[in-house]
Amino acid sequence: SGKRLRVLVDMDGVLADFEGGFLKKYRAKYPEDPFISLQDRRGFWVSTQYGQLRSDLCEKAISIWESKDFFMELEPLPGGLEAVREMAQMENTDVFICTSPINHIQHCPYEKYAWVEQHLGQGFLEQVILTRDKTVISGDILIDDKPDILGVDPEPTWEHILFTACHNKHLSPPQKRLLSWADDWRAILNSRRQ
Ligand code: DGP
Repeated sequence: SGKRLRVLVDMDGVLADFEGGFLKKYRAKYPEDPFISLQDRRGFWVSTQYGQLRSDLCEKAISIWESKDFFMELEPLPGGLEAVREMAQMENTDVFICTSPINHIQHCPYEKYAWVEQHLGQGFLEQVILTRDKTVISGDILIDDKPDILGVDPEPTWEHILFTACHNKHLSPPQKRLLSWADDWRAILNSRRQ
């Protein structure tokens, strides 16, 4: 009974393996340069940590995700597509993929839609929200690996569930965590139903 539950699911680091895809392509393009293993990643911004390693590596990192086919070729993270498909089939549940495209617009926005079409089907394109400010999107739950999700609305409607990723696993966040898609995401959804 009661109203419908709206779940917002982030894409990079939650459904698509941004960190793994980045590291693979960075090492292939810059085999002579140092890199940061996923185990040593700290902080959400990849380019910040590479810039701290050596200043020229900041723009080399950026060149990877600004390249054609970077977003399209990201591998799905384990269990993510299955979870989103299951959510979409649940009674009284609406699921949206809520993702921030990079500001280099040539490839990323198109490839994010193409990725959803390839992995979840054309019908799922109806569920895609591209926004640089997730606080203006209303929902009950936002599953996202970014620890600090800020924007113009200081009191977003959603509860942020922090999805564990290599860059956030050492933090003690204020949010509840989803450790992976093998964790009990169904219980988190049920806790927000009325
Ligand atoms: P989202 O996961 O929806 O919050 O989108 C954030 C995007 O930014 C995602 O595609 C990952 C990407 N990203 C990661 N590190 C950096 C960085 O250092 N600079 C930029 N511009 N984007 C980054």
